[in-house]
Amino acid sequence: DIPRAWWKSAVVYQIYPASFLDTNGDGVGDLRGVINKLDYLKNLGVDVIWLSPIFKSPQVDMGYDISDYRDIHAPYGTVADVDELIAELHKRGMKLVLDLVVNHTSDQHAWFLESKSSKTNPKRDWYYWRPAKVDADGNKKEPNNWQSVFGGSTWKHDETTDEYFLHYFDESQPDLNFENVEVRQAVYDLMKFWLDKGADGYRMDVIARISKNVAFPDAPEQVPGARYQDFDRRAGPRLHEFLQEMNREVLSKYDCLTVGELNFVDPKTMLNFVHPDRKEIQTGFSFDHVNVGLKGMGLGRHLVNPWTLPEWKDTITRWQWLREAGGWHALYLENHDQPRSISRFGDDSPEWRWASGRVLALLHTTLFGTVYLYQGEEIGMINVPLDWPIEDYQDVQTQILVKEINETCENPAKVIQQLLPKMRDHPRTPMQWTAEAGAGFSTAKPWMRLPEDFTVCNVEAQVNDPKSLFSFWKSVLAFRREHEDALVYGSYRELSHEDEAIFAYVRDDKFLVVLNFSKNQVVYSLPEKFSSSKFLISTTEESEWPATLGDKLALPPWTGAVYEVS
Ligand code: TEU
Ligand code: CA
Repeated sequence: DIPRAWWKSAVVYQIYPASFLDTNGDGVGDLRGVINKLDYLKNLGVDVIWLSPIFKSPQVDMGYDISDYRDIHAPYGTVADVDELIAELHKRGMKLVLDLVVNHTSDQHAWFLESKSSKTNPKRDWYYWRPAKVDADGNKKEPNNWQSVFGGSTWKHDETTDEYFLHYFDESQPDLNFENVEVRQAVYDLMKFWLDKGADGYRMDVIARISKNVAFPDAPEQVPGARYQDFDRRAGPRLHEFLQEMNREVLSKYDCLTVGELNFVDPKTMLNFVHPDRKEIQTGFSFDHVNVGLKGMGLGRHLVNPWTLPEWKDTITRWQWLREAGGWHALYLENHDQPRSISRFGDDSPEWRWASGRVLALLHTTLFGTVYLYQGEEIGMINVPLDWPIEDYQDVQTQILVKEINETCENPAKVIQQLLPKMRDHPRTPMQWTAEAGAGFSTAKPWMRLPEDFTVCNVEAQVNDPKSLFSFWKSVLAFRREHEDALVYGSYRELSHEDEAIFAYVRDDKFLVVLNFSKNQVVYSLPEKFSSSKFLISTTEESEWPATLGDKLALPPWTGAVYEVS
């Protein structure tokens, strides 16, 4: 039997602080705004909040570029506000997860300023510095040909000492050198700083990248547009050693939740991080389901390609296997880097938006793993309209991509148009609280453009409406809690894998979940004998569903139901 734990049955809600709620009229969300909405979240059924980075930062990458790990980005508030937030959460039986961004710091962090000041500075070795590579003609070049995730070389020249430093992401995000034991100790210290204050865990940003192949060999053959990770997807040689040390020194001493962001990891490899015997971390975010249809690398990575339901089901079913293997899984359909789920996996046309949102909610809450919800997902926020001018997109990655396209593509406008549906700006628009001007998010001009859609999609309109998507989320989260043994911990078995419209599975041999992922009515022939199963819940009126299953089930467009197997 699987051991129970609070972090396994928890519902985690991710907050993007800049866009959650602005309480002091500067157009930027803040910690006071988070504190003010704790009752809202509690009412929804949230146990844990995960805050995207709140620390001091020049905000080139929205706080994923930290310049002081022990201070708060001033517009968000102060350390005292965090203390208050923790107290208010704990008072309600809720918990706080912080974002641990230690693969890199900001180039404004004191560590980096010292490191770059001279070759003999004691912190020189805290980052990766390398001299230029001199080619046959005596020309100076980057130390190798790796490309950064956002674009351009992964090395940046610094004039102070005429050397290059490594940055896997933006050039303002130099990578910390984990080979250096002082760096690791500094990371453990800052982790303890917040855990000792009462934080309950960490989401670990790009944690699989902290160990590098320090020989930094050239990529064998540069595919045009390929990025660093296209070449070297393998975890660095010391990754697991570092994570085990982090666990020994810090994590094992606290009752905390850990979830690593683990791009390009398959389920078997994931087990090396999350199996309890490994003593590393508890769970990881996988990317297969959000990368469905992904073809090509470089720019190609950002295009939305066609995909089929069987392909998508496969990316989900494959990961449910972690349960059998003794691991744990992290379930998510959205985060601050991904398009809105209704736009990506449902149908965001006015006709099907709410119905498909319910199908996704029922899926999300009946799979094995810890549930992660992203702000606005519970009210069905969708991608921004594709006719917004590019100036309304603010993300650093979008800006770098657009620049690259303008410089290299023959028909830049067309390529940019193809890229827009997957840009990271979609989930970052202000949270839509009310139908008033400013959407109840702010009385000032928000830091990022507010979609006009807030008049039809907002919390105020949904929270007391029993037929709203919000109310549906609330009821399925309660349903999951009520049947935790089966839905959180129980087995998973998929049915009719090849079906192009239906996603069906059985949890714990007890609950049959059938979902119609199409805008057509589908008559689903049950592949096994479920004929006396009893109706439990559905995405639409109960009267639309047979109380007892026969050998066929007619599903209206974009609907789903759960039956109790008997
Ligand atoms: O993201 C890591 C990452 O590689 C991708 O998810 C990235 O967003 C990709 O370019 C998507 O197109 C993490 C954070 O979630 C992201 O917000 C940060 O920008 C990044 O690390 C650097 O800290
Ligand atoms: Ca504010």
